[in-house]
Amino acid sequence: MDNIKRGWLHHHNTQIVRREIKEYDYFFKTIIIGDGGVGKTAILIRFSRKGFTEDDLLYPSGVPFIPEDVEIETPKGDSILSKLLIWDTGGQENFGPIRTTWYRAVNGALLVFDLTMKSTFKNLPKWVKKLRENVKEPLSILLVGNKKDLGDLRKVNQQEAIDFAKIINAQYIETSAKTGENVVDTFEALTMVMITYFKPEFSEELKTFKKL
Ligand SMILES: Nc1nc2c(ncn2[C@@H]2O[C@H](COP(=O)(O)OP(=O)(O)O)[C@@H](O)[C@H]2O)c(=O)[nH]1
Ligand SMILES: [Mg+2]
Repeated sequence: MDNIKRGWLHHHNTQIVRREIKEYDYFFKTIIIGDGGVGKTAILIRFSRKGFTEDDLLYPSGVPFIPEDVEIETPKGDSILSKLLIWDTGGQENFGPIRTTWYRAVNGALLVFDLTMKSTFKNLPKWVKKLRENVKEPLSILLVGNKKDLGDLRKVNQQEAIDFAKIINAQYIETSAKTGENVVDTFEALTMVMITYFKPEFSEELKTFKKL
């Protein structure tokens, strides 16, 4: 008993805790918005479980908040660890007022449309308006054209999407939740943009980041 000194125990425990709990550089609240059916839930499920079946999509509001770690390796070799709490806004696909205060503190949004359905692209300004009216924090937006795998059915060309992204000061990326193409990149890109807001010196690195 004598040799178990309080100080030592305390110190020892602290060290164990430090080793087990990840230390995050950033915590970001993020949302996925866009018309119903564009693939918001599919993108999120693909990202969090690295795959999805049609059955998963039947319960889009089952787990509305998904926590995910995103680790960014900078070109200089540094590693930045962020925790994203991602809200799948399924079932709230209208442009009316928002009843939750959660929106206010959102840092980043994936604004998703369906490359094969023009109306989902035409509705984007309404989504942007809804975001800007409700989000109180500085907001990073990544524009996402989903269902890239359905190449033949494409109704929105890349240039018009890029042009719209410029207008809303967002980066643009095309994804397929079905094949997984660019899904991880989408979350990494949004994280990069959010980090850049807090760390302006990061913008040079952002320019060199993969497909952006
Ligand atoms: N071909 C294809 N289908 C997709 C893709 N993403 C989603 N879907 C399908 O589109 C439908 C709507 O997807 P869902 O994630 O529920 O859309 P949400 O309403 O925006 O959440 C589902 O039948 C999905 O399987 C994709 O990238 N490619
Ligand atoms: Mg959904």
